[in-house]
Amino acid sequence: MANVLDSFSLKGKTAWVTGASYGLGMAYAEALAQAGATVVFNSSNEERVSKAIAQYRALGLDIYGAVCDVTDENDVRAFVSDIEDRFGTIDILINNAGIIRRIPMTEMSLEEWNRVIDVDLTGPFICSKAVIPGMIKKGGGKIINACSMMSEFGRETVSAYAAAKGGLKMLTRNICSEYGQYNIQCNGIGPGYIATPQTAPLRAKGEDGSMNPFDRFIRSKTPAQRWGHADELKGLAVFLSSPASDFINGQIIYIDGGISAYIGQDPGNLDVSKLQDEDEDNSVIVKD
Ligand code: NAP
Ligand code: GCO
Repeated sequence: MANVLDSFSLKGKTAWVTGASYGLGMAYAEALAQAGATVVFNSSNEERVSKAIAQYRALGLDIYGAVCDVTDENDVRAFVSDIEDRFGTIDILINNAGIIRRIPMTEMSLEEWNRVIDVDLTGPFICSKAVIPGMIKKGGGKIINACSMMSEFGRETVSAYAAAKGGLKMLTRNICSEYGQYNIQCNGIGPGYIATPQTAPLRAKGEDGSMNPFDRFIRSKTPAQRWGHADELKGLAVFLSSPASDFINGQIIYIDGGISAYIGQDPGNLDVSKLQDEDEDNSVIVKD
């Protein structure tokens, strides 16, 4: 009888993680490589791609990276064609690349709105569209989309991001619906609040060392009373990339310390003395 752990192996698979020059993407890339996949990544910036390649190498991981803006369909087509020439069909795509702009909606320019939608929603469309034909030809594949608490909830100043992440939830379900017949599974990872460069401004202490009010707010809304760490998302990324999840499709799996199940407590009641201090995940290259 086969050992159940074999179903979590990614040996012989080629995986593409978009936006893995730092942050959660770097954790996903590390995890899939450790699970046996040949991993490739992209980001929009040459210097950060090079820095990340060196960081992966220092971890003993030979991960290929190149500049590719997920919003540029020609860029993406060229990247995918190069990867297919070098490593064969892309079996696993993690649509991780994403940005956020925290601006009150009525003050947000159309350009700022469009950029967030382009990266966070159109980018996954472009990248998925580029890899699905190869997956169909090969007999199947895995697409994992970086959803969010904002796929379910709104909050002030993140209108474009929430609209994109809500749309990404439905794109996930639609790829499942349209391509499940070709043995392609498309699911979403829904992180809660995780310590990365993207959320660093929300945790930054005041000049007097005081706790960021948003930090206190998130901890009061999270049963774990802490922010997540990128490493804590590695297992779910491997699971959704592996044969172990072949009968899971169209699902958004939330990995959020319980925030989506909890009405929260009065931030004023939080016993700050008991709280874990957050530091950036050490596999992150903090953006210059
Ligand atoms: P991050 O620290 O800002 O990292 C974003 C990554 O995306 C970087 O590698 C960045 O690289 C890349 N990127 C940005 N624009 C790109 C583009 N146009 N083309 C290619 N790559 C691009 O964000 P994160 O916190 O790791 O989050 C990763 C994903 O998870 C995002 O989609 C985010 O919305 C989602 N998420 C995060 C959290 C959280 O709490 N952190 C929670 C839920 C969901 P360059 O700057 O070098 O291009
Ligand atoms: C924000 C945060 C969130 C997180 C994440 C939560 O400004 O509220 O950046 O959007 O990044 O998406 O799941």
